[in-house]
Amino acid sequence: MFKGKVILFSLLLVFATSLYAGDVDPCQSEFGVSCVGMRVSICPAGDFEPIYDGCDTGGDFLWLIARDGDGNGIQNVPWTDYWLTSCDDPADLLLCSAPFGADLLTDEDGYTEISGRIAGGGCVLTGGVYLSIQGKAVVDMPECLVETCVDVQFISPDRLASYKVDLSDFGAFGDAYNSVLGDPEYDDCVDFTGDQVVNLSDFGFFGEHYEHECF
Ligand SMILES: [Ca+2]
Ligand SMILES: [Ca+2]
Repeated sequence: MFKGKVILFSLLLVFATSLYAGDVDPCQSEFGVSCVGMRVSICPAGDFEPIYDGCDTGGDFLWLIARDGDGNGIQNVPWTDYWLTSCDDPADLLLCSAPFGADLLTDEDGYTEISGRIAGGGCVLTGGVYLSIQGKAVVDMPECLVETCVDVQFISPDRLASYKVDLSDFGAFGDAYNSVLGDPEYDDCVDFTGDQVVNLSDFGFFGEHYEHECF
């Protein structure tokens, strides 16, 4: 009898888990950002700027609400079940295998925030990014077809997005060195200080992360 209860309980657990796993409705779910003009520097080693400082005001974050098909919040979505993709061109943002996590599990309303560092490379200046929850891209209502693109810029010393800050990135940085906004050589993707000049200050950041790679 006891064994039967254990089996029943196990079956219920499996059922509940599978129900939960397939439960996120990308149309009912939402994705947003806490501030306007967010710009975050990321590194394949995950040791560059946190989203927390993305608007230079401190306390910045991406937020999401995971909901099921009935519009109810889904609690306790694992903090690792998220992914970001560039809306203009997926190749612009190359995330490592474990790029980031949410700050907490989703609460009873399905809500959580992401304010930590991201492990990855590339450059996203326009178009923003969309969020996937458990592999499903959050899409806009009411059509539920178009990804919810949030206006965030990502830049990285892994400028050419190869999972490593390497010699080719150094070449790209060198091409832009000593340029200012308006020059043909200027590359906003390697202006880590964001002052519209690529100079020694930016090289300091580049050097600090040289040869960093995904792990
Ligand atoms: Ca690279
Ligand atoms: Ca600069």
